[in-house]
Amino acid sequence: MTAEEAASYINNGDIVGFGGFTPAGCPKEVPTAIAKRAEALHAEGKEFKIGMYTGASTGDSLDGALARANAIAFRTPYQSNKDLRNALNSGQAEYFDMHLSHLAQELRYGFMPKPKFMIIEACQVTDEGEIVPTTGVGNAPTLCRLADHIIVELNHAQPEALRGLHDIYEPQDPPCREAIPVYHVADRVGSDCIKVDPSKILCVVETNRPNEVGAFTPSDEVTRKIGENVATFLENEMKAGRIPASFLPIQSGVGNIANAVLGALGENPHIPPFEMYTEVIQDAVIDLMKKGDVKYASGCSLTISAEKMDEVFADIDFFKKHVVLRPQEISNNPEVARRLGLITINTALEADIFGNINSTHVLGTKMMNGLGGSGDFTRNAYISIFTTPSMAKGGKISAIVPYVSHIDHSEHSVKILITEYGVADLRGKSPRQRAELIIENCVAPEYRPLLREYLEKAPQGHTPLNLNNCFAMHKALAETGDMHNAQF
Ligand code: 0RQ
Repeated sequence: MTAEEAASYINNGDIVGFGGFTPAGCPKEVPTAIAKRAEALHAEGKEFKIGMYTGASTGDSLDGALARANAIAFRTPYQSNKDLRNALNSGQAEYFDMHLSHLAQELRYGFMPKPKFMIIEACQVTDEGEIVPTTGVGNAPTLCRLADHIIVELNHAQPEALRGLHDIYEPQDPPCREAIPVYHVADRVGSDCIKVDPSKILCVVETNRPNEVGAFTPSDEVTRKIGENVATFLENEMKAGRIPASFLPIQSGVGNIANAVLGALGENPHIPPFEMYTEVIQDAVIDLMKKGDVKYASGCSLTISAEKMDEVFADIDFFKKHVVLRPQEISNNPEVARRLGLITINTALEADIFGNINSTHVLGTKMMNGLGGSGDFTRNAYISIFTTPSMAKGGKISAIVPYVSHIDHSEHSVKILITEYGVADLRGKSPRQRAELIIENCVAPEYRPLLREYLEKAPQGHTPLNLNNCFAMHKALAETGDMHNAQF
């Protein structure tokens, strides 16, 4: 079918699942056609909005196009698109921010309505109902199983040789769930494709559209210093015997900071070649793998630039021996994370002097992206690390504040905080000790006097939280545009 014919089956109020994870492996043609259908129906004065389940963020031809067409009733579990962000912050679309490992099981448990349609990008589909996803798996196995109808976008820009990269496994639900048999990063426990009832495949739409993964900005002085601080911290942990000499698998978040951190780990001569059990496999991992610094990577998507993708396609047999793509229920699984002993490295939007982390909300109200997989990993890590530049918006914002305006990760889950200025090791420290350490080691020097003043004037008690002024820096930002103007 054409994308337009496929889109014509989808009606106002339908719930649609989408394959892929980040822009990697997301369908493109049919979502664009659904957005056009929405615009045409709106022009006739008719209502058209759909509910959307995805893996994580998607490409602009999916989230961007549908948000601009005002075609989204609700959306979960993660996004990072500018137009969608505006839609959900203005109340145009409802959004549920969820731990990424949770969505598949919550759909199976019946906590949310099942999807009627599933749209999946594939590099191969057979008459027997075998669907081979492309570079991102996301929640595709569960969404395919639960949906009434499946629309396959067969993307010829993605080689059929990708078959063999994936490991598709869906756990049983309680009370029948057994251990997920992933005991080592490279263990394969499922099948190389998603198997569906072929009668559910409504149509195949062919395309040649490339992935929409953007290029990374090169590291700057701040991100490079953060990366070096992470690498030196881990080197010292290894020397102290708290990380085994053979090292432990790394989980690393997404974005420019995460990319710089991985680069720094690769450059540190004392850190041995390591494995990754992570969610998103980024450009830096491909470079490190080619040099032998990363031995194996298990993830949910290959979120890599077009240039890196060409390198992978050119040497696909090598990468199939060193990479596995799993559903996010497994790549982010708490049971597996704790068993393997992951060193987790994620980025905070804002941290407080006690070690609570805000990953999602600007000034406690505006959603940035979502917590993604950061909670799946942080809570179950061997060592959980958060990184952040000490300041944002040219210094008008201190990323470290007396109390975060929204909590995604509590002080109990956060072990290490790292900025370009240094490392705060929060293990075994009381709230007051944490506050002193974070101010000395992580806060930008120009904000240290303000935070010291806050701490000196805070009441005694186990946690020195002053209810009258713990948001004074946020208030100063909202009212004057600069946190430096806070008064305690
Ligand atoms: O905005 O570009 O307009 O200036 O936030 O900040 O420093 O470029 O860092 O791109 O790594 O994003 C937490 C959002 C960081 C991301 C977050 C502004 C800043 C800039 C981006 P501008 P940076 P990053 C697994 C892990 C949650 C999900 C997660 C994220 C913009 O890492 O979404 O961890 N994490 N997933 O200026 C107001 C502050 C700010 C601020 C920064 N305190 N107040 N604005 N900014 N600090 C992967 C997945 O789940 C897929």
